[in-house]
Amino acid sequence: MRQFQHAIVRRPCRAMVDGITSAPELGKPIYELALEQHDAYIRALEQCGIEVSILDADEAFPDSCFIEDVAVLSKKCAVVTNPGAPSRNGEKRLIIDEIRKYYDEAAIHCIQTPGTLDGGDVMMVGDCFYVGESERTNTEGIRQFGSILAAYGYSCIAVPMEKMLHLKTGVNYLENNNLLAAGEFAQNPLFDRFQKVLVPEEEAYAANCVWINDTIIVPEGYPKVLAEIKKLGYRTVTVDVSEFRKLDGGLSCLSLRF
Ligand code: CIR
Repeated sequence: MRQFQHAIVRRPCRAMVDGITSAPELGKPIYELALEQHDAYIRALEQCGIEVSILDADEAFPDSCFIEDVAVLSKKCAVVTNPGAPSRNGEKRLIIDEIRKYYDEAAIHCIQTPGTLDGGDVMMVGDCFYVGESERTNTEGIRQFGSILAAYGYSCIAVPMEKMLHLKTGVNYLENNNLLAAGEFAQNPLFDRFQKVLVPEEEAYAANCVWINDTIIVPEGYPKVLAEIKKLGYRTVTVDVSEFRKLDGGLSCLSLRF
């Protein structure tokens, strides 16, 4: 069973109101409320027994609170990604100094152009990493990622994608062979080996929950998913992340856990 000791988060910046969104009909995020929700998210992480490193907001990058996308941190190595959205690509330079606090230089790798990769497309299942081939993550990015991982004895499985922003927008591993799956991933045979919790369409946003040391953080307002997760025997914590949802961001996007 894996265990996390640390998380890294980045405070939302005022410019987040201009972040990328596919759902403008939800309205712009309210910055002050986003800060309060971010505080609660940090408290939820801490309640799971991990130490949280809080990085300063960066006004140059509206989406930079979605720190999951800029790195993949595993037990043996760290991979700085090459984010596929042009307005977000420079975020990769903001994370490297923080990563150096936890990893030897030799264990830090970078995805290089023309490869692109967003951390939101990477789902870790033990020593195997599922990687969504999305609008943000391309075949070359997955190839580079797979070859970095192979040197550490990890494997990599590419997951073709059609609609969702990131792989973990729709599928998340809860350990103990349990998997939350929504929409295009619900029937994907690549995930048949798992005990699947199928997420109903009206609660699709809650497919993005976070497992931390046997607690599941669940977004507030999704009672069916919450009930299913409780049924599996997990301790749960709910956090309202409505303001991040307006930018297509889920719970996992807001932290790097390792
Ligand atoms: C973006 O479009 O990049 C941000 N507005 C949302 C990123 C969400 N990140 C994630 O799913 N890992």
